[in-house]
Amino acid sequence: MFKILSCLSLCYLLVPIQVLAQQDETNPNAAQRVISLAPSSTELAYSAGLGDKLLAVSEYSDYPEQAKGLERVANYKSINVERIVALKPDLILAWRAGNPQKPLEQLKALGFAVYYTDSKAIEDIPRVIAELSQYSENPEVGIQKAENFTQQLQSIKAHYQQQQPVRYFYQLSAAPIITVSDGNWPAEVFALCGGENIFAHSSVPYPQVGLEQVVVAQPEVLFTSYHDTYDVALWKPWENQVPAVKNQHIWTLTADWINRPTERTLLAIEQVCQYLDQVRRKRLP
Ligand code: B12
Repeated sequence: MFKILSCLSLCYLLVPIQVLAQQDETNPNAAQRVISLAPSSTELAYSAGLGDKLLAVSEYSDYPEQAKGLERVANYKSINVERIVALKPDLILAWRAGNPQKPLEQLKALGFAVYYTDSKAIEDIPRVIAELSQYSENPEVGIQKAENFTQQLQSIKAHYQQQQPVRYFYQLSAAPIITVSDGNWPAEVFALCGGENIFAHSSVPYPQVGLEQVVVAQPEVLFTSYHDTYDVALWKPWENQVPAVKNQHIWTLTADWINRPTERTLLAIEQVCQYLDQVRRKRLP
């Protein structure tokens, strides 16, 4: 009996020791040499606990602060395949919708592992963070961040659900005027806040549109961000024709928050939702 009892107490003691031993073991899938080819991929790498494994990044990878000091191997036009090969990464983080595909195919053909960090829906952000964390030495960091994100998203959604729609136009550049159609980043951020995209059903993801098309569509809000050519003065002559201009509903969003699907998207949602609420409040008699 004594033997059984002492074994039982010892066994209870052994369980936590075993768990601790498992935690000490490093993740066999952990990446040691990571390269990111887009600003959003860089931010997501840090969220997933991979920041200290980054060797090189894309231009505009400026968040968090530590990313600014890293070597640059890509921009919106090109990827420096030669340099990437020389750096011998064991994981490349890419952006399917934004990086040129040919060099990526080249890298894959050479045997490099490529993970795409794209998000079309906001729910993709925590999924990507959780998936990426599987390459981290401590997956718990990313899993926790993903859970926090999902929780915060749910409470924002509950708050802004069933709001009256507000017709908006998001101006990505001024010459030519480029916007985004529904189903492409960041259209879903506006949709979550009850925004109704005047170019929702355009046949291309980032259509070039004419000024007259915008005027005819009568947006109640014009959003811009310091992204490409930034010019809101072009709407001035339309003061009497466009509700957004007439009511001074021309707002500049924080470019890094709205244009990158990352943890900071939650900040973009808050910003957009608050602006759309202002429009709704003014509608009240
Ligand atoms: C549409 C657009 C976007 C869309 C991207 C569409 C997508 N693929 O999901 C959105 C709004 C998401 C976006 C985001 C950003 N963009 Co942008 N974008 C443009 C814009 C206005 C048009 C591009 C286009 O449609 N070209 C036509 C198609 C046929 O050519 P393409 O080569 O296939 O275009 C693709 C690339 O340009 C890519 N792309 C777009 N922006 C960026 C940024 C980087 C760093 C990379 C690697 C790729 C990339 O997406 C395009 C469409 O698939 C250009 C300005 C311009 N007039 O070219 C800026 C431009 C390319 N973007 C730019 C920047 C800085 C950004 C951001 C870093 C802004 C920010 N503050 O966060 C983010 C990065 C997002 C991320 N994921 O990390 C810069 C790039 C400068 C550089 N030297 O690298 C440009 C040139 C604007 C400028 N003059 O400053 N962008």
